[in-house]
Parts: sequence; structure tokens; C-alpha cells
Amino acid sequence: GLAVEEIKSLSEAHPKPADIQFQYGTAGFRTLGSVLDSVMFRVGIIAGLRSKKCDGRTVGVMVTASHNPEPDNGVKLVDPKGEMLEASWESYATRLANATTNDEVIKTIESIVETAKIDLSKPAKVVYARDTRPSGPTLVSALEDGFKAIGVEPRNAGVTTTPVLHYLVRAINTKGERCSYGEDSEEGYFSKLGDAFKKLVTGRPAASPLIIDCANGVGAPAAEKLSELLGNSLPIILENTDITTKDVLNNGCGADYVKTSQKLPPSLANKLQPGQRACSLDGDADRLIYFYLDNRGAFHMLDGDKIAALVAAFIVELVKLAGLEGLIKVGVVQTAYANGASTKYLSERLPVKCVPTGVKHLHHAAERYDVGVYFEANGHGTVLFSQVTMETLAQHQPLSPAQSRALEHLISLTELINQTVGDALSDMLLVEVVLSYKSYSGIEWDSLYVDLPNRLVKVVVADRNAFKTEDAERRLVSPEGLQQKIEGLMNRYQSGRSFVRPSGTEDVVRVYAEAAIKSQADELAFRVAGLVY
Ligand code: 16G
Ligand code: ZN
Repeated sequence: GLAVEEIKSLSEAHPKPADIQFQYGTAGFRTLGSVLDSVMFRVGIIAGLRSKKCDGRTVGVMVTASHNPEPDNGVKLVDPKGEMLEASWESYATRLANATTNDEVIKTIESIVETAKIDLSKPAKVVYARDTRPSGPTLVSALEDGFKAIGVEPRNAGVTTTPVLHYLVRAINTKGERCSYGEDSEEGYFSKLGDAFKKLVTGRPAASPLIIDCANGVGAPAAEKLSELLGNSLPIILENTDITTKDVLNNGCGADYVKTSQKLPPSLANKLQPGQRACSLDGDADRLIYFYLDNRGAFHMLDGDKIAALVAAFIVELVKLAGLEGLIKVGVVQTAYANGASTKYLSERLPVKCVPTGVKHLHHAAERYDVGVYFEANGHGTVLFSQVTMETLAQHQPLSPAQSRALEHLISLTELINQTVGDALSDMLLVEVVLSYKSYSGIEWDSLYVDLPNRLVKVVVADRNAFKTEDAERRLVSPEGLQQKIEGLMNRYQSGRSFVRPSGTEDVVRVYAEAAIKSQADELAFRVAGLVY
């Protein structure tokens, strides 16, 4: 049974702020770090319950607010396979986070135990980590009190990236098994990535130095470790690595800054040479955006869509070269935010599916393909190889040295890619491998297709829940009549496309527009925003 008195006395120390409603959304719980204490304590309990439900297998908890400002923080649960928390549990987490009194906390736990049919006598194991935010240590101790309350055997993974935490969860749960994901430590993660990368680039010409903007976050120490391990196989220059100065995290740098402002981080202005490759990580190193300056000094961004195009085409090519065409089908998953030009480029080459925003939607859709490439335009994404595909690769008998090489490359890619979640460092190595094979610079990669100019604006509305969408968020069904008006506007612009959706992480409605010319994309966005407001 529950240790009711123990839970109550621990819960006493973590009271819920009266005036706040919490919600486990697409990014877990996320808000100002200063109001998250009670949420952390209760997430500790939920994590324990989830592990018990999963027969004592290890679940993960990541404390981070990713690309958001430094005073924010958040928390997300990771299921035993290293993937996002199962959807039905999001509402349990929300319910427990909003229980007002201690008695209500107990009652809510009891009701979750009953609804989810949890056997409390099962063991509970949780591995947890945090990013570099100053509010992290206190929030982690609240989390640990939650573990104590429900009887969790905790494993502290310290300060690390979100993708490392996902890796650890999967590695711990597959330890000693045939499908072992790797050694269950941060070193295990780095050597898995590093070894696969070195194998893939052996014999290739040396790469020119790559600049990594670490967003002054947890990606900095991680990239540093990776860089040491890679040595000459990939020369790396680290920038924005300050994880101690206050308020510099994600500030004027990082993947979200670059994607949203479509600008070079000012701190790189005198460092990036024309033609040189650079990339930005976000605050927890699960998003990646590349960029370069052309000979005239103009900034060019290579976002998640460009990464998907580069990587998907490369995998299709390897599958063909390995003699596996027809046996392994590669597909791509995007969201409505994917640039229309990328969708066109990809659709002409392989199956493309559009799903609603949020990693869980992309991940699940990608699982349906033999090899599923998914990327959000914001730079979050990965590649999934199905179990059957893994076996096909292991058993295939190549008929020529060329087939054999392509097969080896495909197998190394399955090791290089973090298949649990989007991973900036793993994705970066993947991009570097493809650029090396293709002998592409950023310029050649960029010319695969030309992005349509686009604009994203947010609109504060009275009630964002009044906005309901269909067709993977590409069309509004309510408020009534609004969709027709949007389409009326859209049709007046060459290559015009626009959609409106409620944000899952902020109390706003987002408006996206693209068109053949920048000024038209801006105009369309603002006119649609005018309809919404
Ligand atoms: C979160 C999601 C990201 C999504 C974004 C949309 C994860 C790990 N991250 O950051 O995939 O693009 O939310 O935010 O799920 P929005 O709903 O506010 O536009
Ligand atoms: Zn992130």
C-alpha cells in the first residue's frame, strides 16, 4: 500500500501555489522555475508509479526548459524504451500536479493507482538529470523527495543533455539483452556515437573546422567531451560555452534564436568565415540548426527541413547501393511548419506524411516506416530503423564490395543515430557524415531546394482553446468561417500558404505564412493574424 503519512509529511514541504493551474503539455510541465517546486515533488511520485506500472523497469525524468529563457524550467518523463511518456499518463501527471491539499494529493494518487491498475508492491526505478539552469538543483531535490515518498530506487545522472537521458533509459532497460542499446553511462553514449562516426568517415578527406554554438547551455560540456573523443576526425570550434554567467543561456544564441530570428547569433559575427559551416544547439541539446555566410556575407540557414532532405536522400541512396531497394522503404514525417519547398522536394523522391506538432506525433508516424526520417523545421528530429529493418540489415548477403560497403554504412548509421529522440550532437555527426560523402559544403547542401520565404507570428487571444484544427493542423474547423477567410487571403499570393494553430506550450495562437516573395509572406502572416485577433 501507500505510505500515506510519509507522503503527507513530505508533501507538506512542497505546497502547490494556490493561483496556478499546471498542465503536462507537449513539452511536459514548463513555466517559471520559481513556481515548479510542488510539480517536481509530484512528478517524482508519478515517475515511481509509472515504473511500477512498467513492472519495475526504469523510467526517466529530465529537468529542463530547453530553448526557453533561463528563469524558466520544466520537467518531462521518459518511458522505458527511451521514448516520450505514454499519452494517457499525461493526464495523470496533470491531475496530481493540480491537487490542492495534502489529502487531495493522497486521494489523487489512490485514484491513479486504481484507474491505471498499478501493483504498488512492484519495485520502482528512475534515472534523472537536469540541464544547467540555476533553478535546477533545488527543483531536483523536490523531485528526490517525491521519489522518497513513493519508494523509488533513484539514479542521479547529474547535469547532462535531454538526449543523453533518453539514451540512458533505453540502455539501462536493455542491459545484457540481445538488443542492448549500449553501455548505460554518459561515456557509453559518447563512445557509441564517436566509434560509429569514426567508422563512417575513415578514409574520407579531413573535414574543415565546424563551429558549434552551444547556446551557453548543457550542450557545451557535452560537445566538449565529444570533441575530445573525435580528435582529428572532426575538428570542432566551440562557441557560447558559458554555463556559469547569469542570463546568458539561450540569450541571443542557440537553435531557437537562429530559427526564429533567421539571423546569425551576434556573438559569432567576427568568428564565422564565409563558406564555413556552423551549427547551433538549443539549451538541452535536442535541436540543431546549421547555417553559413556566403561570399557576400549574407546569412543562410539550414533548418530541420534541410536536414531531413539531406539525410533522407542519403539513406535512400545507401539502401539502393546495398541492393536493398524494395526490401527497405524509407519515409519522411513533417509538420505543417515544414517549408513548402522541402515538402515538394521530398515528395518527389519518397513518401512524406504530415502530422500535428509535437515529437510524439512525429515519432509514432515515423515508426510506421522501415526507416522513418522525422524532423520538425525547428531542428528537432531523428531517424528510426524498425526492428525488421535491423534484422534485414544484419542478415543481408551483399553481392559485391560496393553493396557490402553500403550495407556497413547503413549499419553504422543505426549506431550513430540516437533513435530514442531528437539529438543535436548525434544529428550533427549524421549531417557531417553526409556532407563528407557528398563532398558538399553548406552552399551545395543549401541548393538542394530553395526555401520559400516565411513568417511566424504569435497572437494573444482571449481563448486559444476556441481554435480547433484538422488535417494535421493545416486547417481550422473553429471558430466557424475563419478557415474560408484564411484561404481567401492565401489564394491572392503566389505560392501562398498559411495556417493557424493554438500553441501547446504558450498561451497564444501561432500564425504561419509562406509565399514566393519575403514581403508577401510577411504581409500574408500579418493579414491572417488580423483575422485571428
Ligand atoms: C515542444 C515540442 C516541439 C514542438 C513545440 C511546439 C517536444 C520535445 N518538443 O517544444 O516538438 O515543436 O513544443 O510548441 O515535444 P508550440 O505548440 O508552442 O508551437
Ligand atoms: Zn530542446
